[in-house]
Amino acid sequence: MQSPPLSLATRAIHAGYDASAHQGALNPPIFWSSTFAFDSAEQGAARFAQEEPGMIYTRITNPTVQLLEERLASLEGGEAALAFGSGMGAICTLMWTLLRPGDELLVDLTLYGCTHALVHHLLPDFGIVTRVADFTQPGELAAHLNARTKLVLFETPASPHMRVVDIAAVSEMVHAHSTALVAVDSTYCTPYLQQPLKLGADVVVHSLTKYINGHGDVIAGALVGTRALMSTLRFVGIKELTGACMSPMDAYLILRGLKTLPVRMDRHCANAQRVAEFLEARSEVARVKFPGLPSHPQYALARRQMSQPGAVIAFDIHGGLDAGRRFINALRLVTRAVSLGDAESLAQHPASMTHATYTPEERAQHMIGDSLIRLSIGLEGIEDILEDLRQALEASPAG
Ligand code: 3LM
Repeated sequence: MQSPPLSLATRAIHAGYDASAHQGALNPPIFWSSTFAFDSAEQGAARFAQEEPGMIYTRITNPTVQLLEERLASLEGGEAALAFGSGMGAICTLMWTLLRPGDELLVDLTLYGCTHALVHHLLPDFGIVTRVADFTQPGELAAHLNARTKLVLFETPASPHMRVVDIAAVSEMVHAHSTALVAVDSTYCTPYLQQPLKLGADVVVHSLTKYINGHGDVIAGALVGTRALMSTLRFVGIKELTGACMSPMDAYLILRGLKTLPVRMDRHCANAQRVAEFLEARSEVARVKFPGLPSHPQYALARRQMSQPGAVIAFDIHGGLDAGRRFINALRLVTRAVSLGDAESLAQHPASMTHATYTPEERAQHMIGDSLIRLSIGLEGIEDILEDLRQALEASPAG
């Protein structure tokens, strides 16, 4: 009789690791080596020719990094994964490997600031055409797709407005009208909340720096997709184009963080729901953007697509930039910092921080206003988080 598949929580702890192959060590060894010995000249040649699996050099692969890749592939339900030295390393490697002059890339309206700068300010210098569409209207995407479209990229939820994109509808539309690959940056969700490959996407993008590592001590990224694509991205992308490989120490730390992913995510999401409801009831707050509130424009879609609404909240404060600065400066527990997904609650100002790479015109076009504040809700006691937000709002009256 076949045993039932293991749950995600179990795979986050065990997938890919056989302690008996490592003297029973509960935790995997860190293979702290840049290069690996071959038994013979023939074996070295076979490994370089990809005729024989095995280690060559840590820029290409490393046993600790490989374990993390196997675990991520298992959690996302993909054939294979590839680990990178940063989320941007993953995104750059995907672009440089797949796109050539004359090719087109289709992206959603708002993207993380550095991804935005890459696709709108840098790739065009290399002859790559970046088109933009509103991905919350999948029916309108056909007009932006053609034989030159090689890659489609979006985030969901997409900061700073926490817009939610229908992964299944967009994937279906793109596949019906082009041969482009659909890549979904699922950083804000992790595989615990959403699994884009099961909804029809071809590639999942992660900044592992965020919830997946979860402890604010590593910069890292990953891609998940087919074995063939990951192999090209490894042997051409990382090996020859970007060199954006992951350190074995970082792989170890992420494997450690991953073990508690479901437990952490449950608490992050529960705390964030409380904060979003608290903010929405405050007179100092003009508007709260959080997929777990019925006021969110894609609330129904978020409920369908995500098992929980995540833990990043954006809100507009009455009184514009000055009130926003007073609020951020008055925080005592919530830390003034970019990033998200750490145990610590973090607050930042998208217009001057994460989305400062947008030109002022682009910020105006995408409604990234000066009064917008983003919170990443951490794992502290909810009463302490709410009390800090209350006193900071009271210290920042509009006027
Ligand atoms: C941030 N984001 O504060 P790394 N994809 C998404 C992201 O949010 C990020 C990346 C990729 C933030 C970083 S701003 C200087 C700090 C959806 C990063 C890039 O290269 O691992 O940082 O991932 O929103």
